[in-house]
Amino acid sequence: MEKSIERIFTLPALKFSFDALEPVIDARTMQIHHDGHHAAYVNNLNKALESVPEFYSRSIEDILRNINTVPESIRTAVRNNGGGHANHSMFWEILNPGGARAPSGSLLAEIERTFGSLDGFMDKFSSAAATRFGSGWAWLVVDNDKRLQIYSTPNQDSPLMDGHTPILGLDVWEHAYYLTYQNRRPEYIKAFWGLVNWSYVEQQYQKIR
Ligand code: MN3
Repeated sequence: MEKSIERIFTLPALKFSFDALEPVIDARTMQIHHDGHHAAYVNNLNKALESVPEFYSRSIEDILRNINTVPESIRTAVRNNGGGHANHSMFWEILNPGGARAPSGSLLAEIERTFGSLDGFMDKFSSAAATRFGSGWAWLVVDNDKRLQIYSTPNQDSPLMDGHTPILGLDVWEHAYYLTYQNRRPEYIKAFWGLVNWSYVEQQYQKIR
């Protein structure tokens, strides 16, 4: 069992304290979510790839974009745990306190062009998050035509698997909100808007537009 630790996937450290998002997201939820759930996705991803160690040197984004190149026997494990790793790594950046509190510039212009207004965009995204049945994510993505789209995915499925680039995502698994909000997912979604680091979202948009 010799494995160079540089070559396996690792849990990224949170850039803020567990209680930094209170009262919107409580410290206990953040601790369990990062140290428990996200850590498990990383560990299970590494385990799944043991038979194909060449995948350790690829980025998780590259693997998800080319999910069909993953051997079929481990594809579901990589889809679930690799998706979980990529999705949560992005989510912590979106929640990182600081940064702009609202979109601006070319991203705001594109949001208004596509969804009519910022409020129209937020309504549509919130609705996608609220109506995802069971566990999953709501997304703002840039599609193959460089257009913005809003949709949700089940489980840990990533828009990268459809060739789209996520720039904003919201985790609507119950583990993300249950201790504070219980069955009141819409309240969690509404409060989420006060946490979004739009500087990060805008950076992701500028990378690919
Ligand atoms: Mn989660």
